[in-house]
Amino acid sequence: DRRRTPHIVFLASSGMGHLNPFLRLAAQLSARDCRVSLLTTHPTVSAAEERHVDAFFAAFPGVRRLDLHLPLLDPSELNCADPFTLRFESIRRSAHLLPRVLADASPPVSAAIVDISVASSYLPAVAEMGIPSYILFISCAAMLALCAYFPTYLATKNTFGVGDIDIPGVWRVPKSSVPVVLHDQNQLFAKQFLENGQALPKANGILVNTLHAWEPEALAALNEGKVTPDMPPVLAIGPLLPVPKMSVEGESVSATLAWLDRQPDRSVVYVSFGNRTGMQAEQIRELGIGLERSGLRFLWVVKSKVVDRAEVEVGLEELLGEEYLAKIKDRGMVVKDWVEQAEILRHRAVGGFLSHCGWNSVVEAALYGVRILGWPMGGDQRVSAAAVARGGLGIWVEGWSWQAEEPIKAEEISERLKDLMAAEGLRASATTMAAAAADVGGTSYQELTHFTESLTL
Ligand code: BUP
Repeated sequence: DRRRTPHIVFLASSGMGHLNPFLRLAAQLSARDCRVSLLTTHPTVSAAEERHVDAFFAAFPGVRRLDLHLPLLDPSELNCADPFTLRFESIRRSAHLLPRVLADASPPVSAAIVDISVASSYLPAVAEMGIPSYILFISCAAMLALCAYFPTYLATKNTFGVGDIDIPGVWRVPKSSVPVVLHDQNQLFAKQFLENGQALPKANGILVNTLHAWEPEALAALNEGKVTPDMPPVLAIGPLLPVPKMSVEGESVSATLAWLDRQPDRSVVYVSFGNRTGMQAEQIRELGIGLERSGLRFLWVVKSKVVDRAEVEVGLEELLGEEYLAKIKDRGMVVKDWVEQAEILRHRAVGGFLSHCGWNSVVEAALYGVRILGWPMGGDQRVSAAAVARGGLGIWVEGWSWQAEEPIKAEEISERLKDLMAAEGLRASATTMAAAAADVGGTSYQELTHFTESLTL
């Protein structure tokens, strides 16, 4: 039966930035008449992940739920304090459990879609079961190019430590934009990144949440073999659309959206730096003053802890002062809990986004025509911020860093925010490109169609 319905198993990893694209693609493929199973690992690092996994299965009863319960690793043994990197490691070490989990999957599995963070052990395990494997790369194509080129870079350089990395056919990533954790080869994340990069050729293909119009050079260089000669096909399938009709317990949706309903069109700057990173208290205060001085309306998500389950928490009053909160209350809303970001970015009142440039955040903003002022910190965020500027999705100030000894001053923040809100031209192009790509017949839709059709043959 050549036209059988493909059965696709998603092997997700850890962190909301990894989980969201998996849920979105799983939803999209199940709407395209694929059978879908989703494997998630437990316990999750953040409470947000647990809530979203549960909400997803409630909204998509047709998707088969597969759970993997994993032991927690000892951070001191691995010389790593980051809970997400530790989680990647324990998932990487769980590949031997896959045959048992997938053994009685019915109908037989047509393809497995694996998270990049666990590719080095999951791809060979899946291949051994005779199942074609694909990677869902959750960051931008430029970052995929860095991941693919990194093993060659390390093999050919003759100095100790990492410098500027000139990715063939893409661009030169300055040392300051290479993720800090890659500068030291003894770091657990650096080891994972290298091994996952080496494993890329084992995949049958790589799906990336981007589009040709945003990242033409990186996608072309990857597919033409310029970055590394043994690259499998790279399919640009973005923008992945947020999953509709998921109601997640405990979200402060109504308060923020109700506030946005009272603001004029395109007048509000949304400010968020993701879940993972707490900004230094002094920088938070400086940013607060900058927002106030800009005279703009703003919705600001303040995070003061690394993981939402952490016990030590500083209240907004303590961080910003009651006086400040009273002063801005007519123009600004400050929240510290989880918000439904995609709904916020879709709201007509939001016109700009001061963002850490987590790639999902970038894609969500571009999808709804919200221009970005990038303030990246670590990880892939400086590479993503460069992709934002190159792709016409927003602007970034390269000199702004969270590692700086002195905080970025309020005056400078306020000036850049005003520039952002005045840059009306950025908006139209990003949305038009995203809409065209995701529409039936658009480039991303076609790439996803080729992918699903290839599985039915
Ligand atoms: Br915070 C937050 N609500 O309150 P990225 C995030 N998100 O919906 P990365 C919310 O989480 P880090 C919130 O829309 C995006 O889909 C957001 O992924 C959503 O960040 C996702 O933007 C976060 O790729 O960093 O790089 O994973 O883990 O720090 O958020």
